Amino acid sequence: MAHDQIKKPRVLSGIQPSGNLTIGNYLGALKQWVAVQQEYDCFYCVVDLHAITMPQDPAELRQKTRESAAMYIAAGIDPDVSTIFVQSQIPAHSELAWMLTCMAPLGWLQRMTQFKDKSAKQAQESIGTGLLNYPSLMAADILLYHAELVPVGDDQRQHLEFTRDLAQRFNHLYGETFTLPSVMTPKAGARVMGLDNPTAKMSKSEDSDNHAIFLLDELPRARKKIMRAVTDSRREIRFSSDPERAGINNLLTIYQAISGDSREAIEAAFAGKGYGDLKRAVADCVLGTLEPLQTRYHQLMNEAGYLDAVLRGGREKAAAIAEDTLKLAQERVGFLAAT
Ligand code: ATP
Ligand code: LTN
Repeated sequence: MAHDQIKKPRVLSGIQPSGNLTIGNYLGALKQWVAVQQEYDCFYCVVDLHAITMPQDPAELRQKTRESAAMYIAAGIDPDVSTIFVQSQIPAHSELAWMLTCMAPLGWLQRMTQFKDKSAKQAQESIGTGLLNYPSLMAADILLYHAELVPVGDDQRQHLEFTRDLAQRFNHLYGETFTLPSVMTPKAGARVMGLDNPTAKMSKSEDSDNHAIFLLDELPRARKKIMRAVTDSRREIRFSSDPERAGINNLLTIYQAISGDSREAIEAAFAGKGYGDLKRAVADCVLGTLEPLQTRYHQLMNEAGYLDAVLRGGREKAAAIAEDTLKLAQERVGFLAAT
């Protein structure tokens, strides 16, 4: 077999279009997506079905869906190499999610940290059950493509374990159907914390002013947020797991994720320097990442029809694979095929 005919193992991942993408989404997810795209057959989706597990404005959701897809490309995903698509445009995701929902134990779902965190912020009566079923839909996304590797941030590890357990359960009940996926998280940047509150994960749907660096933040604004980041009253610039030092640790981690330098080299470089020096250095490297990304983003958003063509092509390619897997799962479960 010629080299380029050897099948590459598959990767699948997604981000919710539930707001503007942050530097957390970039360092935890997008940067890894770009890194694996030559070696794997990659599928990257905009998970709008997941976004509606929390309330969304319809016009805004549509807009954020396009913007997220454009951001994947601006961050370095090459649509000629990887497949970019919108989750809701492929009904197989919802259909397999239903089958998986029916075999997902309630106890497993109730144990998910993301569910516990997000439901704790709402009145019991107003929590949509989609928030509880969220991991079954995520499992469907992954299993439909027989993905072997799923690059995500640290907060998604538990959902990946759930996906493996559910796939095993299905395979046990109905015979070998799904591939068990492995999680992939980055060495640095798997959990970027809020700049205003370094004990909470940086999140795109948190609406306090200095919480997140958005990938489309104007550069002076991004710099200002970093200069205002919460730190502590000590002076030492060291990596630390002490919650009191979470602010400095977060800045150092962002610096490590972008520079690629070792922890030792970074600590040595900042020995004897002040927090202001560290913040300036972090701001410089963050801005160095944002600037080219923003230029590409604006270019491709201005290119009429380009993004739609990418999403159309992505949908076709993804749908063919997803439909085959769905059909197999339906047969295994015992659904009567339409004639
Ligand atoms: P929301 O606030 O709407 O729940 P989010 O910002 O947490 O969203 P998701 O869409 O849930 O983002 O996550 C997309 C990807 O980005 C996932 O792989 C997730 O692990 C990663 N990610 C999100 N936030 C961070 C973060 N602070 N640090 C590292 N990775 C992150
Ligand atoms: N739950 C993920 C988003 C997501 C995802 C996926 C990630 C939905 N489906 C499939 C990897 C693979 C999150 O980041 N909140």
